[in-house]
Amino acid sequence: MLRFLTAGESHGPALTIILDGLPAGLPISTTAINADLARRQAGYGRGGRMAIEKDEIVIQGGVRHGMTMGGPVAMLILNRDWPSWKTAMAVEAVDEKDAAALRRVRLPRPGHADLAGALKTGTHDARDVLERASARETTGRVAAGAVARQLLERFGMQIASHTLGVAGVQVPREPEIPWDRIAAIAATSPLRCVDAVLEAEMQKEIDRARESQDSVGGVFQVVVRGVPPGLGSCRQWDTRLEARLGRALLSIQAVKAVEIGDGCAAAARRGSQVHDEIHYDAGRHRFYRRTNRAGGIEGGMSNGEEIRATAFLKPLSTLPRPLRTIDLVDKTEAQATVERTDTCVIAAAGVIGEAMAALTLAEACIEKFGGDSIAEMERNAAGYRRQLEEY
Ligand code: EPS
Repeated sequence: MLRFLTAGESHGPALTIILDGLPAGLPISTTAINADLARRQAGYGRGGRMAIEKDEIVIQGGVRHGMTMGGPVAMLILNRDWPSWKTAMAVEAVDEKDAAALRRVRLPRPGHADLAGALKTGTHDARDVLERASARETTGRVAAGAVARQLLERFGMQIASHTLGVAGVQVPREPEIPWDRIAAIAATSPLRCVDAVLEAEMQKEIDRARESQDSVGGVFQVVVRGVPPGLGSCRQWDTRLEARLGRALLSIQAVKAVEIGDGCAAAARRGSQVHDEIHYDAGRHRFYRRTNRAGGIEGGMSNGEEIRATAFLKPLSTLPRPLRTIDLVDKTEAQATVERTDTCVIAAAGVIGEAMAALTLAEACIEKFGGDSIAEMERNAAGYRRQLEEY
């Protein structure tokens, strides 16, 4: 089983990641990990924090001479903002008299983890909760996902993402936007969108939200290409690939809904308009579809077509013009806490979605092809490819 944990607070000294269950002998490129970390930091709509951070990976275990050894891979990313938070986030007990330096939060933000987390743990300082709920944590996911991506590439799989919407500006989803257009999105694209005209409209939406001291959500899609049929399984609820992918994407901060393939639109259509007819290419010994409304997954398993998952983000809950709330300590009415924040994080969310998809598929790939080393996995994958060809 491939699993990963992250630790660390948004304004603590560092983020820590442990990724366990990788085979031995997988070459690891720190340059590729740093490239994904940089992609996550780019994008229009971010606040002041991204000017402070420059995320870089430090591998602390599990890799020797550029290759995994089969043990857990341990990674560290330093928070460059830490020097400004040394008292507020000190590990040791501090002098409680300087209240301002402690940066306590007693005015929970509607929509944030603040209130539920404070009630759950009994704290009257929501900073204990929000520091961990913060999407800063997704830096660790992107690092783990960048390693998973390097495994998937060995088996011919590639992952990309793009922005489909910001607030009311939406790119039409039909006809399906082809892989080549998504993969060709320039690194400098402000919102990682295939349509430059709509992208400019989206930027204006973000500007308008920022001017009115508000925030906006959005929609992104993750596409995985080169997926062999048969990853995941129909045998149990928790082995089904769409369930695993849905859970992985829903776990991203601010994601409120996920669709696989045509998703919600399919519910309003007839079966004959939804299911992808099956064809056979005798020359390539391969079953294929002319449509991909299923999003590459049928019955809990990949079917050999591109996997397409779309995720929907609510607007961020830290608002420069705050909503009404209740003081956790004296229960009086108040305005919610205002912290430095982003106006829109959709460009980063797509990169985080790629990471979560990579981790989900890497686990399914390790399950299918098994083995303690990458060489053993590759032998098993080659045997499976032969089985498909001879089918
Ligand atoms: C976040 C609030 C902002 C974001 C942060 C997530 O940070 P700060 O409170 O320091 O301004 O910039 O995102 C990141 C630091 C990041 O790396 O993505 C929040 O409250 O979730």
